[in-house]
Amino acid sequence: MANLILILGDQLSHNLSALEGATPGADRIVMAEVHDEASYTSHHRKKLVLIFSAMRHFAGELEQRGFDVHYHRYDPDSHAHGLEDVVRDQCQRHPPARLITTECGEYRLDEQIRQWHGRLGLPVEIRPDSRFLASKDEFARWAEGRKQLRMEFFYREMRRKTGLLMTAEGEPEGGHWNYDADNRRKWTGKPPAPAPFRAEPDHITREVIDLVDTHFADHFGTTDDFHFAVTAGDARAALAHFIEFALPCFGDYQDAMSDTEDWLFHAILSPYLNCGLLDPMDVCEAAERAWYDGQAPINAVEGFIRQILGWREFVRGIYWLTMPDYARENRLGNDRALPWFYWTGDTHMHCMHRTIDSTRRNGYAHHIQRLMVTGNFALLTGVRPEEICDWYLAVYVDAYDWVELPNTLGMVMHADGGYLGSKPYAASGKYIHRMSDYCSQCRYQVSETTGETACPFNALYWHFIDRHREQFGQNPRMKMMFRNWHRQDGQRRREILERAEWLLDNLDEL
Ligand code: FAD
Ligand code: DLZ
Ligand code: SF4
Repeated sequence: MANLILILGDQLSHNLSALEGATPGADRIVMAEVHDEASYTSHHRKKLVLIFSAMRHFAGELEQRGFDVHYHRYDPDSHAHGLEDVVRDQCQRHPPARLITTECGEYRLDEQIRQWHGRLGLPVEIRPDSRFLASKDEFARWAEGRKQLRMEFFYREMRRKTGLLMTAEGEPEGGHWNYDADNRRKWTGKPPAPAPFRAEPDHITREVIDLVDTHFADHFGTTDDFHFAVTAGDARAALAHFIEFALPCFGDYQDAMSDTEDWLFHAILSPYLNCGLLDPMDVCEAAERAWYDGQAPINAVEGFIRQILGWREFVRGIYWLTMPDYARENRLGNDRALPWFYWTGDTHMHCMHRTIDSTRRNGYAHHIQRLMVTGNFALLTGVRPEEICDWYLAVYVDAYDWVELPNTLGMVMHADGGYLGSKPYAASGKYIHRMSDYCSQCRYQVSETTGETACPFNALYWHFIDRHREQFGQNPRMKMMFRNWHRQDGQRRREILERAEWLLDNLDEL
C-alpha cells in the first residue's frame, strides 16, 4: 500500500526527510493552504503571499517529478479549517499504509501532529528535520549541565563540526573565531547600498496576491510591490545577488541603520531559509567560497556565517530544549500593553516610525532595527512579553515561532532570566544616534533627557536601569551603566525618573 506524505508550508525542500525513499507514481503527497495556519496570528500579507505561492510552485515541481499531489487551495468556505481535516479527508479517500511527515518547526502544530496517530487511527511516521546543522539531541547534549548558554561557544563547536572557515590544522581561518569588533561602522551613504534582489511575480503569485487581498485584508502589511522569490531557483539567484553585491560590506555595516535605505547590506535570505527554499549549509558554503576567492573580507564572511551557523541554530536549539515553558517566561514582571503605534507606525519617534513603516511595507526590518529600535523600546517600557512576541510573529515575512520566540522573549526582553543572553540590550537614544541618521529627522532631541522635546529613549533607559537594579546591579557587564546612573545627583535622577513616568503614562502620544 502507498504512503501519504504531508509537506508543510515551511518544508519546501526536495531533499526533505519526509520525501526520502518516496516513489513517484505510488506514494501520494498532500499540501494544504488552510485557515488555521493562515490565521493563528495576523501574518503579514506578504508572508501569506510568499508561503502560498511558494507552496503552489513546489507542488508543481513535485508533479513534474511524477508525484501525485493533492493540493488543497485556500477556500474560506471549505469545511477543512486545519491540516488535520485535509489529511483525514485524504486518508478516507485513499487509505495509505502510513502517513509520513517531517517534524514540524513549531511547538503548537507539533503537539497536534503527534496526536494524529490516535486521532486518525493510522501509523504516523515523524522524521527528524535534517535541514538544520545541529539536531535537537546534539544541542541538548551540548547544553546539558550549563547554567547559562552562550552562543559563542556553541558556534565554535559548529565551526569545528562543519569545517566552515577552519584551516586544515583545525584553527579558525584568519586566526580569530569572531571579527565582530570590526563590524560596528555607521553608514553615511558610501559605498552605495545595492538594490535588493527582485523576482517579478508570475501568474501564480499574482493570483495569490488577489486571494490574500480579498480574504486577508484585515492582516498587517501590504502586498504592494511583492518581489520575494517563491521558487528555489529564484532563491538561489537571491543568494548569488547577495554574495556578489552586499556580502563584501555586510560586516562593516551590519549594525548600521539608515533613514533612506531599508535593506542596506543585509542578505534578505531568512524568508527562504525558513521555508525551505534555501539550505543553510549551501548558504554558508557560498559565503565561505567568496572569502577563499578573495571576493569578500573575513570580517564580513565570518560575521555572516556566524548568524546562520551560530545564532540561527542556537535559538532553534533553545526553543526545543525549553518549550512549552519558555513561552510563558516573564522574569522582569512586565505587564504593559503594546502601544498601538506598533501596528500603525504613527509616532513622532522617527526611528520607531521608520522601522515600523519598513516593516509594514516590506515585511522586513533588519536585525538592528528589530533589536535596538522596536525591541529596545518594548524592553525599556516593560511591554508584556506575550504581546511583543505576538507582534514579531505577525509582522515579519521570516517569522516562525521557533526563531521569533527566543529572539524576542530571550534576546530582546530578557524575560528568560538571561538563559539566552548575558545582559539585556537596553540602550538610550545615544546608541541609535551613533548607528543611524534617524535623529536628525526627529521631532525629539537626542541630546536631551528631560523636557518635552527630549528623546524618550533617554529617560526610559535610566528608568529601566533604576527599576531593575535588583536584577542587574551586580551584573559585571552592566556595572558601568549603574555607575553612570549613580554619578548623577539625586535631584537630576528624580527629574529623569519623573520624565520617564510621564512617558510611560502617555506612550500613545509619543
Ligand atoms: P542577515 O542580517 O543578512 O543575516 C543572515 C542570516 O542569519 C539571516 O537570514 C538569518 O537566517 C540568520 N540570522 C541572523 N540573526 C539571527 C538571529 N538572531 N536568529 C536567528 N537567525 C539569525 N529571524 C528570523 O529568521 N525569523 C524571525 O522570526 C526573527 N525574529 C526576530 C525577532 C527579534 C526581536 C530579533 C531581534 C531578531 C529576529 N530574527 C528573526 C533574527 C534576525 O533579525 C533576522 O534573521 C534577520 O534580520 C533576517 O534578515 P536577513 O536575512 O537580511 O539577515
Ligand atoms: C506559516 C504558514 C502559513 C501562513 N500557512 C500555512 C498553510 O496554509 N499550510 C501549511 O502547511 N503551513 C502553513 N504555514 C506554516 C505552518 O503554519 C507552520 O508555521 C510551520 O509548519 C511550523 O514549522
Ligand atoms: Fe529615536 Fe530619540 Fe533619535 Fe528620535 S531622537 S530618532 S526618538 S533615538
